[in-house]
Amino acid sequence: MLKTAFKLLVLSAACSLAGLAAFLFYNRNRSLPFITAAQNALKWENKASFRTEKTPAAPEVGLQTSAAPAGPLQPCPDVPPNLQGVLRVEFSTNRSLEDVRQRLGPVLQEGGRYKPPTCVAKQKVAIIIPFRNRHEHLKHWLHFLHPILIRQQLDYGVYIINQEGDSVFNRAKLMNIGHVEALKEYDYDCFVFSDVDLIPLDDRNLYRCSDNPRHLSVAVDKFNFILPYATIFGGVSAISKEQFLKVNGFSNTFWGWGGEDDDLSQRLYFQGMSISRPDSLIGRYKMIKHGRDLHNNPNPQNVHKLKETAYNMNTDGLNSLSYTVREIKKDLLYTFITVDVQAPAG
Ligand code: UD2
Ligand code: MN
Repeated sequence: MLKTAFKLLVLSAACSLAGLAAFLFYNRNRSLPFITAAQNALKWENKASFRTEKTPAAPEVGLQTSAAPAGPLQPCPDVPPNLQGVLRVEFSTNRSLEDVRQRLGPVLQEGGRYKPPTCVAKQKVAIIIPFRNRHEHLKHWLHFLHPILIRQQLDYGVYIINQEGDSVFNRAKLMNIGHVEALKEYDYDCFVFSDVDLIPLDDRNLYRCSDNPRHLSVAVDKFNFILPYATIFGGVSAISKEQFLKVNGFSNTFWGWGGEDDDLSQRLYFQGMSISRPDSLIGRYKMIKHGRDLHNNPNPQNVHKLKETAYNMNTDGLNSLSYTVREIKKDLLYTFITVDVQAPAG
């Protein structure tokens, strides 16, 4: 079974390469009326090979530097025009946030907010990142994601929800808090919940919501670029405000590592929704390598809790959420909200 799949893969790769070569040969002396996705990808890879950290913002980000047209803005196109396709992602150690601030300063607003200047964005998207002690990862995330989200022409804001203290971590509760806090600021209609260590390898993977909840991190290098199981909803996922409210958000009671994403996946299923995904070539991700954090060990109780999703979902979630905000800090690149999640003692 696997062998056949591999042969087919080799055959289809050879066909696509031959097709692309023929196409490029045919068009070598013409100015092309359109650019194919494959060309886009090649172009980006070529460009990336000589690109340095100091490349100015405009060409790299694909920023719309032209002034906004007079009169009411038109809706942004369905397919953002400046996407680059396949991206080169590496985690260089001498990266600094000051660099990112300098490059993006002219286009971002305080709090990690952006709106396309020349058209009305399709959606208002809050990106929520659960966080504690991962500043190195956050630096890379901001470096790569802001330019991508800008090219995707989103009206977006970045919210880092930082768990205070060293009690047991609760990723799902931080997501719920992010949802509530973001809505206090702006009328977001879509929420992208993302781990801080996941960087997309293709900017055609749009950070926006669709008719069904959408799982974006389909093919992660850590899992050999294969979807580990059909119902997975962890990593990076996009869910509209309505879809999230319908399932009462995440559970607040998954303490420690594991299970909280599967619980949400089951909530979606029980409410009759299915999970949509980009294809596995576009949904590729790199996860920054890391060990297990302190105070986030796998929790065996979480496995049992997954049998009770249907009973608990109506009483454990957004409608039972309780926490205290300790501090809200606005940086140019993000809104950093430190919270007390009221962890159980011990
Ligand atoms: C998997 C899932 C993740 C989540 C987790 C179980 C994928 C690709 N990832 O990731 O979505 O379901 O299992 O909980 O399916 N974090 C901190 N500080 C900490 C601990 C966690 O910032 O001390 C945040 C951070 O954003 C991190 C995320 O929580 O990326 C998930 O934790 P992880 O990276 O340790 O979990 P991992 O990679 O096993
Ligand atoms: Mn991780």
